[in-house]
Amino acid sequence: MLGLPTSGKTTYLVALWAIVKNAEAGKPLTLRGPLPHATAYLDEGAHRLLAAEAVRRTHRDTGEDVELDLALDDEPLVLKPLDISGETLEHAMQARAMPKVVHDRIAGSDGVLLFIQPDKIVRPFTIPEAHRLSQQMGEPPEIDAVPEPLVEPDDAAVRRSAPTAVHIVDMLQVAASIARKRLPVAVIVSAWDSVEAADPDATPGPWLERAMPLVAQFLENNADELPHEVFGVSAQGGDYDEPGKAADLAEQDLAQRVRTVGPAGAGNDLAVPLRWLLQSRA
Ligand SMILES: Nc1nc2c(ncn2[C@@H]2O[C@H](COP(=O)(O)OP(=O)(O)OP(=O)(O)O)[C@@H](O)[C@H]2O)c(=O)[nH]1
Ligand SMILES: [Mg+2]
Repeated sequence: MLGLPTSGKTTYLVALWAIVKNAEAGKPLTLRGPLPHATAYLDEGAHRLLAAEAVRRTHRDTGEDVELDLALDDEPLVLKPLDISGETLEHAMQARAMPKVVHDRIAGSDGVLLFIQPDKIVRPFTIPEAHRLSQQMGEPPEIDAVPEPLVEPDDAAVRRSAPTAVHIVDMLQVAASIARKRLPVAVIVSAWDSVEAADPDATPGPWLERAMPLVAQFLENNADELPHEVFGVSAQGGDYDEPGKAADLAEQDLAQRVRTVGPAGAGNDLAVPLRWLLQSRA
């Protein structure tokens, strides 16, 4: 599981766990083998999710290592997600050094779940937007005749202020270089409820192309190495900060609350991205 801080990784994993744990036989995703390690972590998150409270941020540097022995459509599926904190990943990208546990997990994995939070995107300014902003701030128009002195960029500051898409592409490039093999990427646009609230007809692939053209183009251009599909997932079922929403969601069955939108349409099966990853394995 890759993603920047607060991109929805833990909420998705915990929702999957809460649904699987209570799934009756005959459901597409069920628990097959022994209970996983880190059950306390998953259970605590599930408890909050069922009560419609946000899960806690992941603090452990090396992430929470989970192993779920599942059956997906009656086929065995051992899911070994490393729920790493987005902050650890961000620092690793800045330092150009991955913690070994993350490096090894990517090297041995059959695919990646890449999380993008639509509400947390830092977008680049276009040149006309930058001009408009500077005019609104009362700055005089630029005079091109005077050559600007050149200043060495402060790398750390540039990285911090870079648009979200730049960080995501960086992360994908590092993952591809670690994997050294074809690595399918299921892009999960989390909090899909907030996208649909703004545009009920939104679909995940076109949303990514519009909101993050750099990421969409990068994935398109690297389709051999990084085949991808885009999914919209609402693991909470809505925004807890909306008045009355949390109480309303807490009343509902979690398996009905969640929503997944993919190329084959919409439903409430959180396993849709996992099914795609399985089918896309080399
Ligand atoms: N509206 C809405 N918000 C969501 C959804 N899923 C997650 N969020 C919110 O997104 C924020 C981050 O969610 P987390 O699951 O903690 O994100 P994370 O990627 O694990 O974050 P780190 O542990 O910091 O790396 C929280 O405030 C959640 O309430 C969703 O389906 N809908
Ligand atoms: Mg987390």
